[in-house]
Formats: sequence, C-alpha cells, structure tokens
Amino acid sequence: MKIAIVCYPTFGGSGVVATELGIALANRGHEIHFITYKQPVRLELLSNKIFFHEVHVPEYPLFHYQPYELALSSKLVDTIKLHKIDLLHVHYAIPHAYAGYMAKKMLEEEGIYVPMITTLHGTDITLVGKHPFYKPAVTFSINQSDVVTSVSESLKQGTLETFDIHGDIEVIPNFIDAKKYSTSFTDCQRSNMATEEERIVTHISNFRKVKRIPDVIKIFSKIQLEIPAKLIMVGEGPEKAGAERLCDELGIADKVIFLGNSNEIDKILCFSDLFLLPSQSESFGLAALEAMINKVPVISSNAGGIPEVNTEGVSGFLSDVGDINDMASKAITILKNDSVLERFKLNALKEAQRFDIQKVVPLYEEVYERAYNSRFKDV
Ligand code: GMT
Repeated sequence: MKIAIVCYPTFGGSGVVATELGIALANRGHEIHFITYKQPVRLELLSNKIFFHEVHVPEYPLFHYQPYELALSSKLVDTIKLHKIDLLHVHYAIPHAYAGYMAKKMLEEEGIYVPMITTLHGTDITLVGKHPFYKPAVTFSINQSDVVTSVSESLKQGTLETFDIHGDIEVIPNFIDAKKYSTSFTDCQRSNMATEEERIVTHISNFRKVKRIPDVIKIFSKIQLEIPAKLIMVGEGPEKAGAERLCDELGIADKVIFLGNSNEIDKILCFSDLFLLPSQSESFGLAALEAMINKVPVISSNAGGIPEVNTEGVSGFLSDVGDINDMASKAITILKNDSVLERFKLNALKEAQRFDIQKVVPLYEEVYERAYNSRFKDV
C-alpha cells in the first residue's frame, strides 16, 4: 500500500511512534510518505520505500500566526495526487486530523477518495484538545476520520468521556522493536557516568510541566541519601532551567547530569538501573517501554495508561501522582539489593516484550485494509 503519514517530527512520543511505524511498514513492503515540516528525528535512513515531503509555510507579514494547516492540507493534496497514495494516517489530532479532513474533501472534489486514519496520542486529547478553544474542531475531525485509534485503553476511555464521539475507537498500543535490543551493548560506557558502587537513575522526556520534573529531582534527592547514585536527565524543555536550580538548592548538582536531547537513548538506558516517570498524565508512556526493553525497571505514577505498561511489583512500581515519598521508598527497594535489581531488570524486559513491533504493526495493517476496502461504500 502507499501510505502518507503525517506527524510531528520532533523528539515527542507521537513523532517517534509514527516514524518507527513508517519504517516498519516500509520493511514490510509498503511505500511510506512522511509529510511534515521537518525530517522526523528518528528517520535516519531514507530508502526507496520511504519518502519525506517537507511542508513549507511561507512567511507573510500580515499574518500574526502563519497558517500551517492550510499549507499542510495543500501539501497533502499535491502529494496524494502525485504519488497515488492509498490512505492517509495522521498522528496527533491537532491540527493533523483537521488538515487531513480538508485534504480529503478537496480530493473528493476531483473524484479521489483517500481514507483517513487518526491516531490519538495523549496530550492532543488530555491537555490541548479538550480546551474549549479547540474542542469543537477536534471533535469534528475525530468524528470525520474513517478509523480512529488510541494508544491505550485509558486514552480511549478519556476520549469517549471528554468528546461526543460517534464511532468506535480501536486501541493499538505503542510498540518496540525487541529484536533491536536482543544484542545488548557489551560496553555501556557506564564508567563515564558513575563510579562502580553508584546506581544510575534516569529520566527522559521533553521537560514539560506534565512530566513533573521537580518530582523527578526530589525523588532522586531522597534516593541518594540512602544509596550512592547518579541521576541522568535526558531531554530539553521549559522545565529544565528550574530543574537545574532545584538541584543546586537541594545540594545535589554534582550528582545530576543533564544531557539535553540525545539520539543515543539506548546507550543511556544500557547503563541505567532505574527509570523515573512521575507524570501528571501519560496516555501510554513510551519512554517507560523504551526503558523496560533495555532492562530498566520503572518507578512511575499510576496516571492514565501507565498501568497498562508498567506492571506493579513486576517491572517496577506505581504510586499516586505527586507521592514522592512512596516513589522514593519503592525505588530504594529495587536499588538497594543486587539480586532484587536483577529480578526487576529481567521482568522489565519480559513485560516490554508484550509490545513487540511484530505483534503491533499487523494491527495497523488490518486497520488499513479495512479502511481501504471501505472506500467503495463510502463514496
Ligand atoms: O509525552 C510527551 O510529552 C510527548 C507526547 C507526544 O504526543 O508526542 O507523547 C504522547 O504520545 C506518546 C506516544 O503515543 C505516549 O507514549 C505518551 O504517553 C504521550 N504523552 C502524554 O500523554 C503526556
């Protein structure tokens, strides 16, 4: 099939999922066209099955806000016509489903029917999408999608509770390529980061408020009082400067390493002993899954879809949002004993294998087949 994928090209989870999905589909013989404003960060290899089409938004002084949706929908129309695309898969409802709907309508004027699959990722629903300023447009574009998928059961329920949705929402979870991790690094370069007796605790995110970055720092601050440890903070975002200040205030700046955005997540997770994800809300928690496949147990909040990924007492522990004492004491339980840590590490890997790409990508293919075949009855 020829599939157009619209996503955010940044380090955010939805862009990562869309990119990895596109690469996996190309490996299974599909022709994939990414349409976005920048080459997606994880899309390193352009093959003869993968194409990237950049959306340009010309600057015009009259506009206070440059109309990205307009440029995206025009680009979709041109690309779909030129490459005879069979279907459109948009990741993140805002504004992609909206622009996708406009493109569909423009194409229908020319007798071309392209089904649209919309995948809901989380903040497009839980944070941004439900804002009254966006809600009618988001509801409309979800309802106009031919198939809607969500990355967790929790996000599906949240969407049905928040919006007036007419059709079904299918849950297709985030996934991970377990094969990629089956040969573990022999040299994790752990010694660059910590001494032998120190445990390494890691957090990876885009440092937005929803990630509760101060909780990460405070949890670690309690851990390091009991166990020699280092904290590795990976990512960039609005909460980073405050986090650095908090480390100074707590007197732990020498134990916390801020690495910024990284394309070497697997190497970092390779030497990590524990992953912290105390988010306020999290539709799935792809970062936790990436940790787990790298044998890193997870201490997380029990928000949103995280319990569907991190299994209590098996791959890690879950606490109520903001309960940093509980999270710290559970982290210490895992970290203080070598054999306990080893057990959690192996369990984390086993739990992550539930989401292997080989199991999940065919679910998207089934959806594509169904949407594609429905075009005859819908026109
Ligand atoms: O978590 C983020 O801030 C990035 C965000 C995104 O939309 O790119 O991630 C969301 O989508 C991921 C992929 O489906 C999920 O694994 C994340 O849990 C979800 N983030 C939130 O719900 C906060």
